[in-house]
Amino acid sequence: MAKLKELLAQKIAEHRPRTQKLLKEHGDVKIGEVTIAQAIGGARGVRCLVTDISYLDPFEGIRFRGKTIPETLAALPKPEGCEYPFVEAHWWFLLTGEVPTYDEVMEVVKDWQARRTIPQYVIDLLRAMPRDTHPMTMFSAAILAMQRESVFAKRYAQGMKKDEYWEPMFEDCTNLLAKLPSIAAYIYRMKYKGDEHIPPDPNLDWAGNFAHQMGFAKPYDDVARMYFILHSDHESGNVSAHTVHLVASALSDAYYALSAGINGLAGPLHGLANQEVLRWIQNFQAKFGGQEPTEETVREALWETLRSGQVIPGYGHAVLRKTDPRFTAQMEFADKHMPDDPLFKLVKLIYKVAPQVLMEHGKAKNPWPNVDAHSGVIQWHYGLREWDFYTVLFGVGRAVGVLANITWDRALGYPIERPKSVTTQMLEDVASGK
Ligand code: CMX
Repeated sequence: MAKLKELLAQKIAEHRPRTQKLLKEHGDVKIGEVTIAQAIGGARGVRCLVTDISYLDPFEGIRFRGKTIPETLAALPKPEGCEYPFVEAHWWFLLTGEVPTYDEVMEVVKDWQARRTIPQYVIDLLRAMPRDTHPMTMFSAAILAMQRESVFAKRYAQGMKKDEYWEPMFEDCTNLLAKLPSIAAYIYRMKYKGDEHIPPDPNLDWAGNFAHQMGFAKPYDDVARMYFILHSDHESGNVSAHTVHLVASALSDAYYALSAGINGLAGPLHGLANQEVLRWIQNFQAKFGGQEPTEETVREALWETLRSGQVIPGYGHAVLRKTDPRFTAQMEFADKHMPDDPLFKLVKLIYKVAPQVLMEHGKAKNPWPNVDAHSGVIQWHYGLREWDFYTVLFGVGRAVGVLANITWDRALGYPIERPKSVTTQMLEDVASGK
């Protein structure tokens, strides 16, 4: 058995008694209560999901397996001569909580290289879709089409014991992950680069090969590594992660579950916000023409957006109450690699002005930027200017976290998800003390 799978099996065996003990001996202990505002308001803050893969503190931001973003980036092995770690190392880390050695990562790199080829019917499907289809629709359809490959679905149909579920789920997740960058690159080049494609480089790591197949030179490979790791996981309650967990809880396989999660990510309040940021910036530039942007013009444009009833994309968050460390990590990259980029300067200027505007506006609970406020600008700098595609990049990264999560869902035997709904009359009755 491959080393990662062996270690994962050991971790699962060690973890299972903890979950079983909690359920058996402490199942009645309360960890929160639900208010009417939470029931109507998107279950905000309701504690009813469990994951050990990442935890989001409102003031500190995300920790992957207990490590902050800078700690994670510093700890994981990197390809030679590169600034950012292998995404394969991050996968290992998210799954097991352990930092792999260089040799261990290389085993995963080789495994993913061997599983990378996209089935021809996926290419045929993509080519049959109208070219102006949104790339997220194409990406989701490609993932769903591969459901026929599911090892989990086949083994389930043959009859499998519950404690074995994680193993074919892990196989499905690995097979799926290995192909995602090549699928994304195929969509990109078919739609935007004259349908001219670049074959994979058999020697490159996952993100390095993505940069290669997209047709972008160094340091875009490091941009891809950074981007995929930063977007991988944000605990379990966000729309994409929760959708994947929910769909997989019905024992739908990884293909069904990930395709559904990608559809959730495609919403403008979630992952699509990164393309919305670029759209906002372009509108701003169109309005103020050749003028150098100033705090005053940015403030005016932000107020105009708010007055017209729209949200400021890239700002606010359901959990975070400070600047997203994923925004900060990208800012550090941009400060180092593209300090004079005009769009980056504008993003910095918006960062200076928008929180104050949102505070004065008085609605958003969090006036600070989230991950999406920055990500498009780095892509733009390196030549990826078709912003419709930006959420696909988010989706490739997000897959790493959510697929690690559903592997553990099956390992710990989490049941089908089924919260309870109530009627408005019931809420009114409770409110009036009936
Ligand atoms: N601009 C204007 N208004 C905002 C705002 C923003 N950036 N963020 C929140 N608000 C408004 C909400 O629309 C809501 O208004 P109503 O009371 O009229 O409905 C009010 O402030 C309270 O919302 P909240 O509790 O602060 O935020 P939510 O948890 O409901 O929503 C989020 C969180 C991210 C959807 C919201 O902040 C938003 O729409 N931001 C802009 C879109 C965005 O950047 N999304 C990406 C988030 C990261 C990701 O998932 O990729």
